[in-house]
Amino acid sequence: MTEEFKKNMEKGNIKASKKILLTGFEAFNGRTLNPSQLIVERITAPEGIQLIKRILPVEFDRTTGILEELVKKESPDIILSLGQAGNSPYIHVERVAINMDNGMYSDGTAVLADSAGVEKVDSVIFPEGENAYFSTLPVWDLIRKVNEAGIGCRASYSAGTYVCNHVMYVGAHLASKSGNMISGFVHVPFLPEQLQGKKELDNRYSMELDDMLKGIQIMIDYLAGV
Ligand code: PCA
Repeated sequence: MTEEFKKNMEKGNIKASKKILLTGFEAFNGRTLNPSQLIVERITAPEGIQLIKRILPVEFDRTTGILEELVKKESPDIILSLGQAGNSPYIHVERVAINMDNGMYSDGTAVLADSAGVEKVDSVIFPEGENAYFSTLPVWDLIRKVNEAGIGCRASYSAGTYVCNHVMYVGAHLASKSGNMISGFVHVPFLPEQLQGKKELDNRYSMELDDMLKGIQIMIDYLAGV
């Protein structure tokens, strides 16, 4: 139990009935692991909190149905989704999800298919949805708490246009219709072992699993009290 959680318990901020849906992703794009999956498997539920864990396939279309069903069945108070993003040594709390599925490389030369082999280019997620949704998590509080623990955490204003953005967008769209559910997304960097022997990846940019875990546990414990 972290200090944060204890303080929230003492203040009476923690409802016994609170439910948090925590999602991570399977490995994708030829890799053998995804730290977001390892984190979800290892994270522990704060006392009195029901933590529902789900590992999602890296598939645009299937994740929509899985999330819709989970939200319908479980009615979580909070959705926190995790995924992996390279090119940074920090945990990133995403602030914006956009209504677009797009696997196109930013130089326009090729499309990264999802794990089902589906290629999306500038495809709308929900025609009736907003162009974008903001995360409704207390993003600055989460970022500050994690940094205070000595783990690098930053805000990000784009979750990309691949399956992570898709999952963040679907969660936010469901939250916008639900009344009081809040939702958001966090990207974690590569693990050091994922960069070994990979010349195309910048090996300055990684984080140990223990630090990622500590960072996400701090977020979950904080969210238990909001
Ligand atoms: N990262 C990808 C999808 C799954 C994951 O972990 C992304 O950033 O879209």
